[in-house]
Amino acid sequence: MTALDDRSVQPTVTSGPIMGSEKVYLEVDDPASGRTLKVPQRRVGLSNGSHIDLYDTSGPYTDSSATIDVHAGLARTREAWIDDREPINGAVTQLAYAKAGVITPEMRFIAAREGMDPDFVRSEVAIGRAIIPVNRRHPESEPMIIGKNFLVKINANIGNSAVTSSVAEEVEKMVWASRWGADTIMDLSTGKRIHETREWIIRNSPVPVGTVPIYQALEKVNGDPASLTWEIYRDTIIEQAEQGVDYMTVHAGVLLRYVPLTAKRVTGIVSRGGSIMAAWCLAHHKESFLYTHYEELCEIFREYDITFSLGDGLRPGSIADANDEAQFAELRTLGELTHIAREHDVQVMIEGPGHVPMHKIAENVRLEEELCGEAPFYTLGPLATDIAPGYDHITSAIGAAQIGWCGTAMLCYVTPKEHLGLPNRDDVKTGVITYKLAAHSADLAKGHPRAQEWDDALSQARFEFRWQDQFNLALDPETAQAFHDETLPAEPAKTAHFCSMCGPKFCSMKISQDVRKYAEENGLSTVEAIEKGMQDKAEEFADQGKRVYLPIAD
Ligand code: IRN
Ligand code: FE2
Repeated sequence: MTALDDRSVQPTVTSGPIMGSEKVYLEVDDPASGRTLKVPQRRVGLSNGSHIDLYDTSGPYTDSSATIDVHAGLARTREAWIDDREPINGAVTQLAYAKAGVITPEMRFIAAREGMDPDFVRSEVAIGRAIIPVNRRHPESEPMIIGKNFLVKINANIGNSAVTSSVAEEVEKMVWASRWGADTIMDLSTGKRIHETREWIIRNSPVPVGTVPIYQALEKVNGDPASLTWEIYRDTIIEQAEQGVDYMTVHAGVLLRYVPLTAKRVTGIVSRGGSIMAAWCLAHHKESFLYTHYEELCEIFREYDITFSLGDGLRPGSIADANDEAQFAELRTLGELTHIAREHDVQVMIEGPGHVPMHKIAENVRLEEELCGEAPFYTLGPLATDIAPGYDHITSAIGAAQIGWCGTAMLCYVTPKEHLGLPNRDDVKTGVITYKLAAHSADLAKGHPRAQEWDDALSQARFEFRWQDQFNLALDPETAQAFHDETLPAEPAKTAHFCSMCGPKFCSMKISQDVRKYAEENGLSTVEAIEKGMQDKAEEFADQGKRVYLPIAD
């Protein structure tokens, strides 16, 4: 019996298309395998007859023709691709294939998804500037890429804790997060039934799944870090690898000699994994087993094609501690470990902070690229200020947009509950939407070829008062429509040339349209029309006695 046969677990997952859009598939030929790949897109149909296709992370859940059976799990589409191929230099990783010049179906799928050339995808993976997190045991996932030359990605953390949440709730959080745009999810469960929760999530997840295995290892020794051993950790890794975890956070850069560097910090060590490893090193007065057994870890990761997410166990947990010696000492070690993993044909990304004021953000990216051979950077925010508990999705999105613009490849979301409690389903959505807008803002600034199409389509709809199109094109269509309908719920308001913010007389969009119309009718260019209109108004102003405030007319 597998975990999914357990009928006492009955997740209710959200399915059906997102408001105003439908699922379509691009058909892409993969010459190497002779297969046709079906690349999902979210198509937003517009009232003027056109449409726009958007990057889609939601999997079959938003496909109205798909049948969802959470007890069976998603279709294992990639299984045949994996079975088809022979190892290359004894390895089966995307990195090994990329280095050998092979374009895998995963790379071709990604190229179509991102609007890029397949060989460019391959070459970015080959030099380690991008990664494709795909455990061979997670064939249900849709291939995606993390790298600075691609769309900026976002990760949503889910998972229960010892005090709250059930398996069913976590499965729905995964579906819900990917519905709103999470590119990957991490299951950070630390409570009961860690193994079962993860099995349920992976079998039903269309996006890559990450974990922090030290959390489960710690549960196995009843929460006493000093009792951890390399063997317990290794067995935990293998257990999770077999289940299909695509990337794992490994805090292998927390070295014994770095721990004292945190003594004078305002907030010490805030990383959970980092503090566990620091406690172990101090208890035994030995170097971390993650560091001393690192090559064995590489061998295990290589077998499954698991990606390292090298943890920032010494990240700053406050503005005061940003960019300090402890943080950058660890980063140097992560750089060393990056190069070792690559020699084993294992993919790597690097985790980053945390809490960083805006003027110290760029330095983080510059140093990471220099020390870690441009391995994709994956940061937690960072929060640009510490003063707003309850709003840390916003304090951190400010930092996230900037660090994304500087070249960070994936942004780990922060929810309004950060520092306060376990996020619920609503917090997950707020976190995802907030991070999508940070990531997309970075895409625009970086000039990703497809990014601006979306903004232009929305702006056009806004200018032409196509309200329904404006809602449907929004990151969160339901909220956009609900806000509009709060004050103008009637159907005619969906075509009206104003909303309740400015009312009919003060709408700048309407006035500017009137100017254009006036120009057309009078055979003038818009500039001339404005000048003429201004002149008329000036005369009117003079006629009325040059008074700014006029008496109320009867
Ligand atoms: C991302 C960047 N830096 C940290 N993260 C995420 O924080 C990481 O991916 C994982 O989800 C979580 C690990 O937290 P600790 O154990 O470092 O606190
Ligand atoms: Fe924090």
